[in-house]
Amino acid sequence: MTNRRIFLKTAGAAMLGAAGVSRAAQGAVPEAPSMDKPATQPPLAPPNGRPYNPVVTLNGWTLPWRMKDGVKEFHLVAEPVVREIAPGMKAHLWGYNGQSPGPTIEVVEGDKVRLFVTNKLPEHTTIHWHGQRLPNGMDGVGGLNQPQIPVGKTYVYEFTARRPGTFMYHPHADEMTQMAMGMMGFWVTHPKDPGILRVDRDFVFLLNAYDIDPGSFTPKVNTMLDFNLWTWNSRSFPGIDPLVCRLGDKVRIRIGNLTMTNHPIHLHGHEFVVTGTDGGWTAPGSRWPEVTTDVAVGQMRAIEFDATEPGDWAFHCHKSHHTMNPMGHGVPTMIGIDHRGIAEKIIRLVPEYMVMGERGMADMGEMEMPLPDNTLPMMTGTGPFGAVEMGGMFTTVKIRQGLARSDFKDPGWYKHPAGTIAYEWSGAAPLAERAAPATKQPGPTVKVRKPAGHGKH
Ligand SMILES: [Cu+2]
Repeated sequence: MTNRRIFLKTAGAAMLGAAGVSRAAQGAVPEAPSMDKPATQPPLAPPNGRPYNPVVTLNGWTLPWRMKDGVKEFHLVAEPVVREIAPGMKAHLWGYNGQSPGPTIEVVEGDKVRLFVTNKLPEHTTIHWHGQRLPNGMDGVGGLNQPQIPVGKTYVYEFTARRPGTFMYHPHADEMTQMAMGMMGFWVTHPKDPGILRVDRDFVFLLNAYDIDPGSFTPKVNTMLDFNLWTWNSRSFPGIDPLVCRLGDKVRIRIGNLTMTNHPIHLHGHEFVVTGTDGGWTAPGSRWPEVTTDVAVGQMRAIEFDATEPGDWAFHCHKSHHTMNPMGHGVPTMIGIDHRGIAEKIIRLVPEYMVMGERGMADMGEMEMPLPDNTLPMMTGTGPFGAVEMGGMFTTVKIRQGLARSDFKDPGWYKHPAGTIAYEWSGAAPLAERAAPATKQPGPTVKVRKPAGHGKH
């Protein structure tokens, strides 16, 4: 009944801070704070225990704990949640403590940790603590290491966080369903000495993906590869917050991949090095500069760079279909097809028929197309110069001079210094060099259709 009282109390509250937690009954089960917002929450400064530099969870939050007899106690509640994927679209997912992904868990190397896991799903579950060194019976593979956690029951996991680094958690029970429904979370074990591996800003997020039919709310859990929502922490552009950095900051971004495919993650304007994986910190001699790092399925990568270039820098998955929202893959390519004459005939039969794609697909970024309710446009988002024509796994790293150390607020669009923006050439068009034609071979005649002289529809 202690449980029931606590759940009722937290149901309406956005989140109970650590102060609320310590006030909770010091009895059996610690309070389970819940989050009702999808926005990035400020880092949680540790109120007790050993000091560390907290991480910032992109469009997420860190789970407060209670300290009991020297043990850090956390309470995760596995439950159905409603997650806003981006403004205009909500998904019915499964997650932890009100959100998908669940809250980030932050501990310090050597901490004794006790995690209470309450199952409020309609089926059994477990939690696997990906990458951790722990007793075999705490590893969370249902049937192999422990009995499944039945509906309505609470299980306890206890271990010492032995290795500093970057980890995640997810069910190892009906995994295909439960991960397709959004059950996952981030875990960071900070080093004992807060001086080593120190950075100014430390961001974390998980790569995940959903297949939700336009106009519906629940992911299709049997989809293997053809997902239509490519998300970071269950958010897609323009719903993903920017990663705000102070000019000159040393920045770390930790990324875990719990989708069914790899994601080459690409940062504009800076080089970075991969300083860590889920197996630990990489030896400095093993690092090389990159601007894209591939994060394979089930892997984690920590990348680091110095934020030396002010501006709004794109940061995205480099698979171009992963920076789109729901799209039809069966649509034929219409580039270069002359619709004149045909369109008029079709419109007589289908009055709403729209000619699309013969000049490329960019019109999709601006077009006001009728969409079913609860559906995101394929390309969307507006920047200072117009439509950004993106979706999915895309956001910006915003680097600004003069921010406060703890300021993570969106500073708005970058104001470019005069003379530093690409501009239209106003002189005579320069002649393009052409290679000399090769010896003539008989073959089909191909006429290149150029847009000049072809009016807009
Ligand atoms: Cu991708």
